[in-house]
Order: sequence, then C-alpha cells, then structure tokens
Amino acid sequence: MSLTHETSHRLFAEARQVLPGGVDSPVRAYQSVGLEPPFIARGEGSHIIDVDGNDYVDYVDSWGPLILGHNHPAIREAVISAASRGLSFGAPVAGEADLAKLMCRMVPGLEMVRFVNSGTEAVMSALRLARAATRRDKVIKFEGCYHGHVDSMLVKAGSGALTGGVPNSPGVPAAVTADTLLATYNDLASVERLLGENEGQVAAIIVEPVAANMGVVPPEAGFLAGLRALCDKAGSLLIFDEVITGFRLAAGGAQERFGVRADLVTYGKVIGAGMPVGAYGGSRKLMELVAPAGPVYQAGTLSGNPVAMAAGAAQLEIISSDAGFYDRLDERAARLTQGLARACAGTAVVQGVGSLACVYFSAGAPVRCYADALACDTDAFSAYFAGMLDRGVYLAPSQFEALFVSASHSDADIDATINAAREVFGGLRERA
Ligand code: KE4
Repeated sequence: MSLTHETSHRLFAEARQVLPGGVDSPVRAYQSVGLEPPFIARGEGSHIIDVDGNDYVDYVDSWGPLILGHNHPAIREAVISAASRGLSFGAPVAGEADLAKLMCRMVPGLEMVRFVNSGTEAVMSALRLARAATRRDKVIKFEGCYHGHVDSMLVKAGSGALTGGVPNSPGVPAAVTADTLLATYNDLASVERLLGENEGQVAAIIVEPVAANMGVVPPEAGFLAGLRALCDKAGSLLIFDEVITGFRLAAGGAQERFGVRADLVTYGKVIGAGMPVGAYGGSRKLMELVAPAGPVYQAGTLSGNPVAMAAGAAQLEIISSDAGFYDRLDERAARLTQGLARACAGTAVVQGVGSLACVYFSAGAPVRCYADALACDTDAFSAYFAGMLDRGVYLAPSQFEALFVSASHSDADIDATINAAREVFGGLRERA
C-alpha cells in the first residue's frame, strides 16, 4: 500500500524556503531515513492524520509528552479554559505552584522545582546550579546520551546530534566543552577513572537513567546505584535527566523505578502534555540557591506559563489518580515489544524499559552503549521505517530514538503494528 504525499511534498518545499531544513527540530526532517516527512493535520488519541489524509498509529507521541494520547478531552478543556483567561501575564499565577505541588507529591524526595520552557533549559539550569552548589566546573556525561542542545552537552550527544552524524556541533567553543568529560554508559570503571583523574573538580554526573537517545539502552544492574555511590564518594552531585523517563516509567520516574535517588532531576515532555514546559528540581536546600531565593541566576519570560501549567496539571492529575495507570501502560507496551520481537527475530532485536522501546538492527547483539548503537545497520533501519510508515505506523525516523507507547494505544493498534512488522520483516528477509 503506497500512501500519497502530494500536499506534504508541497508544504515541505515551501517550508524549506523559510525554515532551515524545512523544520524547527532536525530529527523531524527525515534526513536519516532518506524520505520527506508527512505534515500532520491533526491528532486523535493514538492516531495522527497527515495533510493528505493518511492515518497513522503514532508511536512518537510528540517525542514523549502525549502519554495519554492526542487531544485528550480533559487536557483540551483545561487548555481552553486557561487560555480564555489570557495567555500569559509574566506574573505569578496559582497554576505554577499547583503543578509543582503535584510533581512533588508524585516524586519521592522532590521538594522544590523551577519551571522553564524546554528540557534543554532545564538541563542548562541544573548544570549551572550543580556547579554553583559544589563550586566545581567539570561535568561527566555519557557518550550517546542527549541532554538538549546545551553547548556543553553537545559532545558525542545522542538523538538528532547522532542521527545527523554530527556528534559534535560547529559553533561550540572548545573552551565550553573543555569541562565536559565523557564516560561510557553502563561502564562504572570509565566513570571512576574520570573522577580519579579530576579529583575534587567534578561538579556533577548527568545521566539519562534509561538512555533513550541512542535507541533504548537500559541501565545494567548496579549502574545507577554505582553512580550514586561514586558521586557520594567524590562530593559530586548526581543529575538524572528525566526529560523522557519522568512520569513515564513510574509516578516517581526512574528514581522510583530503579530505587536510586538523584540530587537534581530535569523534566520536560509529560509535565507539559504537549505544551512547552521543562523543569528542574531537587531538595529545598539545593533549589533555594536559585534566584531570587539565592544567587544562581536563571529566568524566563514564559516560564510557568498559565496555559502550559494547566495542560501539565490536567495530564498529571489523570495519571496520579489512577492507581493502575503504569501497570496497564507497561502491560500494553510489553504486548507490543513481544510481538515486535517475534516479528523481527533473526533480523533485529528489541530493547525496552516500560513504555519505551527500540528495534535495533545490531545483527542480534545487545546494545549496551554508544559504540554498540553506532554499529547498527541504519540502512536496514531505514527500510524497516519506510515499510512501517507505508503501512500506517508512525515511528521515530531514526535508529537512535525510542518508540513511545501511550495509554491511548488500543489492542487493535498494537495488533495492526505487529502485523505490519511481520510483513515488513518478511519482505526484508526475502530481499536479504
Ligand atoms: P527539549 O529541549 O527538546 O525539550 O529537551 C531536550 C532533551 C533533554 N533531555 C533528554 C533526555 C531528551 O530526550 C531531550 C529531547 N529529546 C528529543 C528526542 N530524543 C527531542 C526531539 C527533538 O529534538 O526534536
């Protein structure tokens, strides 16, 4: 079944005249899969419909925010109601503390948050706070982890930085990344070595508790707890970048799921329900160093925007009042990943945690770190991607991204996805 894309093609040509690459975020341009992106007209539940009328089961979910699916009535109503009172005031509104209190109720140990407008801003601010709190400059990150387009983090970053084959971006001064130390994911010895070589100089270790920007790489047993112990010994802060995992892996995110407490946590995506929201948070002691309570400057015209706060609160209220939400979400995701694993057996492997998953063309080898991810066959991934898109399954257009299962994905969606994968992998095997 070949879908028609005339309108998307025309819109993409027009967009490329006024937007770099025709998009506002690189991975959306479909460059790594060698296709043109469908332009989306609307979303409903687990489906999106493009401007040519093609209907897809959506596993991008706006890259994670839409854990309840598109156009959820309660979230839509909350946004319309807030917007009807004005879009922004640049002044305190009750909705900011309402969402912050809700987050602190859901996340053990979270005492205070600051809202910003993106995950990138959250990471940038958390790094500044960690450096101020420890009076140290160096930061350890992991190859293949992506923490937004913060200058100091664009070193062997994942996601779009990896997809575009540009692990390090031009325009980032060497002086800025001189304090960024690179470790290997799932390799505590690589961290210990860096801490030893930079004794007393490391402000923080920042980590994606599940690496979801080089596909989906779970933390191996003891890895996160090991980072906690190494930070305690070195006097460094542990930052969990939970922009993807926050409020997705559990109410308390990865901290709850893996039983490891970070000193600072960054959030995004789910807490905005599709509106531009990021946040960073931690203990009151640390967070009260942030202006105007303390000296660490950070600001934002639209931070805590009332409409965005209403959207995030509506989504978290639904989740937090549903005791079985995460169990059901994980069960739904397990049905999908088990079906995909059967369909791709012998050609690809499926890795996942909770409602995050990735189909890796790694010749059957597990993907434990950046080097393993880089070894994957991206041409084979592209053929798989195109085949699934043609069958109405909308996946992230890169081997180095996750698929996101939402509460809106039905049994019918999952069965259709598994059937599409069966056909696609059958075709790939025939052509092999
Ligand atoms: P934003 O600035 O894009 O809101 O968040 C940056 C960010 C920070 N930390 C983690 C762990 C992230 O995954 C992200 C952004 N995720 C990507 C998807 N892998 C966003 C998609 C895009 O760049 O268009």
